[in-house]
Amino acid sequence: APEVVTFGETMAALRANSALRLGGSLGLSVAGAESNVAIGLARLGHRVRWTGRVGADELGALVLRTLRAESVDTGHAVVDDTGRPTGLLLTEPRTGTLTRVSYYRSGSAGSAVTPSDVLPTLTPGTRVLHLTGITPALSPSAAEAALAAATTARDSGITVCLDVNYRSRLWTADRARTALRPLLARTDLLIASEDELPLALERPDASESEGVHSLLAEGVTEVVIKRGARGATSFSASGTADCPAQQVSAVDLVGAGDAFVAGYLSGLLQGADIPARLHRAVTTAAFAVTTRGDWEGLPTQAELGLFDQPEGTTIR
Ligand code: KDG
Repeated sequence: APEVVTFGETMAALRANSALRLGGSLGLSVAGAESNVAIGLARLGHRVRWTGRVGADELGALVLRTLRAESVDTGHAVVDDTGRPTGLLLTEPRTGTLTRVSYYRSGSAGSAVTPSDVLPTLTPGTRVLHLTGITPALSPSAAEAALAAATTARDSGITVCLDVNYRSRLWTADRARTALRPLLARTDLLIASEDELPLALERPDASESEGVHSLLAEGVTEVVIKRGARGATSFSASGTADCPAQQVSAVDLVGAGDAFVAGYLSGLLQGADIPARLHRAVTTAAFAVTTRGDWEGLPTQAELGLFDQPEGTTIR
């Protein structure tokens, strides 16, 4: 049985090497915040299930084949037989590490996920349910699925992890806040970047410290704030813990947050204390930002120590 269950929309990803309008060749892979986390956890040796809907098309087959190849359990994934396609995203590098994403996902199979697709996936033995704030942005049924799963998990003693993952191309900040607040009432571990925290708060103008403490008072057990190249901070009843980021040269920031979550949850599942979880999270995030693609560069357990090697090391 899986230790971690997650669901969301995983799409085909087409990656350009230069501005899309110039044409040229594209690389084909898959992307989705929740499946990125699932792959990260599987690489670290955890049993993890991803579910969601894909189209009855070649790109849906690519999504499922890729996840299976990464040892992610896709046994509950649904192939939509009503003609909805697998969603698509295109990424183009613009300047330095700034990447522009275009989505082709409205009306996709992934957006049609329902509560009855996901509730049966929370089988006995599940320790963590991981959700992101992308899913409730996709459709009313996807929002219901996220809320129903969080409610069931919370009632069954499964730790609910929510990554805010705000996508301004999908909805407004106001709509996001309205949808996220009921999810937060069922969340144990909240993960947000500094700029996303206001979306989780009843009073968005509160300071970080006020905001975090109001969440802890509302019943969230732990709030982890990601600060990019400045590391991350955990706030919980046991206090505050800061962890610096690994000092690396980033080439592609997309997927860093998901890698961070995978590292953090891996530490949690292995019983590590909060400083050790944060250290693993900043390390998996460093793998993501120093390699291209959302998940391709994520480490195995044996590779976690590679950043301790001196710069320029060749392993042979
Ligand atoms: O976190 C990376 C994701 O943004 C990417 O994999 C695509 O899920 C995705 C999304 O909705 O943006």
